[in-house]
Amino acid sequence: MNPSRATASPRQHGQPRHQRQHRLRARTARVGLGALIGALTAGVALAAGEAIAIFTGPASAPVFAVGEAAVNLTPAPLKEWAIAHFGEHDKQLLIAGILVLLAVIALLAGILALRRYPLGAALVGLFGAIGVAAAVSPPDSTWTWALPSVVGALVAMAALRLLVGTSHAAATTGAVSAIDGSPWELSAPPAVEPHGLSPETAGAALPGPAAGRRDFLLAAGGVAAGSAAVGFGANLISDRRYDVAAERAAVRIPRPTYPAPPAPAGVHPDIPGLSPFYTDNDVFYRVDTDLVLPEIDPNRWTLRIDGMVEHPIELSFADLLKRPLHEHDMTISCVSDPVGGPYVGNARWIGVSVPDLLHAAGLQSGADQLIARSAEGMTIGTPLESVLDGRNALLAVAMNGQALPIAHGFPARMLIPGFYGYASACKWVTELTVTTFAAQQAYWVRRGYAEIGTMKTQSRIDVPKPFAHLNAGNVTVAGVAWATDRGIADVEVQIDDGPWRQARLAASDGPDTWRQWTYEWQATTGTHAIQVRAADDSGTYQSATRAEPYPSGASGYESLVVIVA
Ligand SMILES: Nc1nc2c(c(=O)[nH]1)N[C@H]1C(S)=C(S)[C@@H](COP(=O)(O)O)O[C@H]1N2
Ligand SMILES: [Mo]
Repeated sequence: MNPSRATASPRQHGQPRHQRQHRLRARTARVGLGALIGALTAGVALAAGEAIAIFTGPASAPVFAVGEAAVNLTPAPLKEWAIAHFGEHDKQLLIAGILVLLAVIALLAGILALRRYPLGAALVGLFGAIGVAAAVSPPDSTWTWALPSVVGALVAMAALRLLVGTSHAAATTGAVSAIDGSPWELSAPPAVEPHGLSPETAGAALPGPAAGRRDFLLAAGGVAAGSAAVGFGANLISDRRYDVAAERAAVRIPRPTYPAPPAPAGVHPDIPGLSPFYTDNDVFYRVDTDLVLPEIDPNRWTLRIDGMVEHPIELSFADLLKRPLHEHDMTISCVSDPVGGPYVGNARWIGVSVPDLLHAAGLQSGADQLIARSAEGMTIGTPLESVLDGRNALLAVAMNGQALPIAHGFPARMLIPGFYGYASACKWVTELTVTTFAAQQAYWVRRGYAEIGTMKTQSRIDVPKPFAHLNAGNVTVAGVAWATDRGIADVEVQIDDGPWRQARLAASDGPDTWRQWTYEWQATTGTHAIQVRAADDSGTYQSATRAEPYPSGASGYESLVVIVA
């Protein structure tokens, strides 16, 4: 239908057309003004929150607090979906989502506040309450974590009042209708006293609505500039104050008492595209629930060993480094790693033997679980029997020749071969509790993951890539296979529906690291599927049955298609 005909229809209230258009423009402008006020208010809230978080810690800042709470409330299948689709960017996505939600609510608050200030303020208060609830929910939080959200909301309410007030003042300062469709035009009567210049003085200085508008623009500009400056500055200060890069750089890891021999010469066949044997720290996969990385000063860090022990002990970082240090190569992988996925890496670690530590505290009988707890309250449980059975269970302090990177658990993390990371590899660990599975459920177990997170035997094809275009003739297929603690005894490759053929295994660096493999394939023209499977040291092949990562790790063979010409 022709819109101008529609507006011209005599059935529509009988108003003259120009008047209706005029009202529409005014309403649009008002919504725009409300949205602007709302956006500015949200900026104030965030900036004030950041400023208070200088004192209470970055994890208490409203957006991060809400984000962390969202992470903890996310059901496991949704988390797996996010990891599968967004990988390690799932966190940025979450933060972006929260900011968008905040923006929408802020715009609404601004628009409401323009009609009735208390409504808008109530919405701001509600958002502050959500921030408070989120901030005080983590196990390591204190009541002070509520402050950034409380102060953020209060300052935002004040800013909202100022902005709404000056905008109403602008509306009442003279014959506003001089400006056609101006947002001031249809404003409700002022809900609060006009700030700054009274209409009279304003009118004297600058006749008409200009003075009121100038007041509003001054207020809006001031609020915007102020929150940008405070937010930016607070961020800088927080980054400095909570950064332990210098403390980390100062850490000297002593030479290990039990150094590992260099990895055997043949662990890594030199095939372009095959993963390096050791994964560099800066490309090592990272999986954790933290939106703000724990920044732990090793000079203040302590490790408590408690629970079902004869005498609980507490160690400083210096105490820890005085104990015998073991160097050991170990692969870790994540339960969320899909078949063929990236959440697996191999490193050379240095650490203290976990059984040594537990024996120092004296084990009581009857315990069957070791729970490691991190600075931010993560809990990760492992069967005690496995920890004590002679495998290299380490409290690690170094990774590939450096102090642990902050993202990988500085100053200390657990590593226990044979288990997925969620069930063995607690980062930023501050407490080891000897307990039972009956008495205490770890974080991921409460979310439905298997109580005992035994790592499944897995294999991955690194080259060729899926849908690679290859030339007929000799093609090297290569990849990695792992089953830590058990070790890899065999890898086989299948082309299309052909027989399974043995791949060539690279040298072994022990049962706890991945094993690289190659297979020489005489490729013929056409489209072909390549599959791989591995067997652990018991000769058991990985399961062919496809399973999703949740709740006990993915299974199935990696299979990819290539085009040979
Ligand atoms: N404190 C803490 N430790 C943690 C996690 C976590 O979320 N918080 N995630 C675990 C999981 S699920 C895995 S797979 C490994 C990953 O270790 P990485 O990030 O060093 O690769 O850390 C484990 N340790
Ligand atoms: Mo994981």
